[in-house]
Amino acid sequence: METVQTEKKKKILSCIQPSGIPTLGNYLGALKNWKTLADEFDGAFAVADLHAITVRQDPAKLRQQTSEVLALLLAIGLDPEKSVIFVQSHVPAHAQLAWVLNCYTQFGEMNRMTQFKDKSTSHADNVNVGLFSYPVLMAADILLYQADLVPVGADQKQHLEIARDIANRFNGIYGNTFTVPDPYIGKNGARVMSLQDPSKKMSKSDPNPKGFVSVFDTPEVIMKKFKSAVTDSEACVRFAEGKDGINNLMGIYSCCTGLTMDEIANQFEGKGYGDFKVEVANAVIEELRPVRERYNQIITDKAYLKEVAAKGADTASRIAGRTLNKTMKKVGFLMP
Ligand code: AQP
Repeated sequence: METVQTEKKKKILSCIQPSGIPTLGNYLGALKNWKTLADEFDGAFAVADLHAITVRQDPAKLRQQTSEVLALLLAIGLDPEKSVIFVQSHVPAHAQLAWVLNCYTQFGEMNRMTQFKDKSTSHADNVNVGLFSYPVLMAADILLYQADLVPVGADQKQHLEIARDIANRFNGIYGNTFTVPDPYIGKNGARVMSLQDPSKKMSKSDPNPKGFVSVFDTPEVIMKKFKSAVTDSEACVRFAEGKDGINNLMGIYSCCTGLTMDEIANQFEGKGYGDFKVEVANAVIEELRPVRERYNQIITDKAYLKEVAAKGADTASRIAGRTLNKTMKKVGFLMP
């Protein structure tokens, strides 16, 4: 008799904060790859609203943005029948495990986190404890789902290291409890910079809307934003040190077209920045068009969104609950 061997898929977890309208940076750097990851791996994808409140949020806007980001996850092609798609605060185990893990994390480890240093400078009026312990909540997110892999950009590497350290420490004391996650480095690790200050990454919470392109911007707005993008005075499309603005536009164009930097430089040889900016804008408009069109349909179907969120919360709670229970028993809590 023939035996069929099925290989178990690796588990992957990815989150996005509903701290604003997702940008072209979120899309090219993360979301664009999620559909492929969902096909290849056993995927869990969360709207990380607990993380978003480390920076002050307007309650009505946070609620709206959470629905919008959930709709966006569906618009990029994630299938709730195949992947776990959920809102982080719908699964209380995240906050519960984060508390436990706080007690297995050293103050000195957290104090080295560069994102905390950056964010406490940019939000100097609200340097809260949540902002400081953000990486512990992120560790809880990952470890609850026993994720083998976590897609990380350069800015999240340090946080994944902490998650690994916490998992190893806990496993060392109590025996094997958590899968120690590995970073998943995607093929195109695009890092998109602000259109107004190309030394800073493009961020959805940038107070200057000209700095970022949102995934929901209309073609007219996208064109306008690229036309006002900061460049340099050389008027030559080439990738080189000191040309941050042009390098960024070339990177964006490369992600949308698949062309290499040399091919792009050849295509625009002898042409000015005006022509180049228009072509980059057109490429971005076409890249985002199908996502925006699908999103516009999904966001109006409130009942469907509610159903997806409820199903996701249910499945995620079941998976996360197993890990939380195991952890609580090991720590010595009297179980109900
Ligand atoms: N500019 C970027 N280029 C490439 N990738 C990016 N990501 C974010 N900005 C860029 C990636 O998007 C995923 C989701 O990000 P997030 O929402 O969880 O947090 P973030 O990195 O803090 O994103 P923002 O837009 O900068 O949000 P705010 O302004 O609220 O801090 C992550 O995989 C991230 O690497």
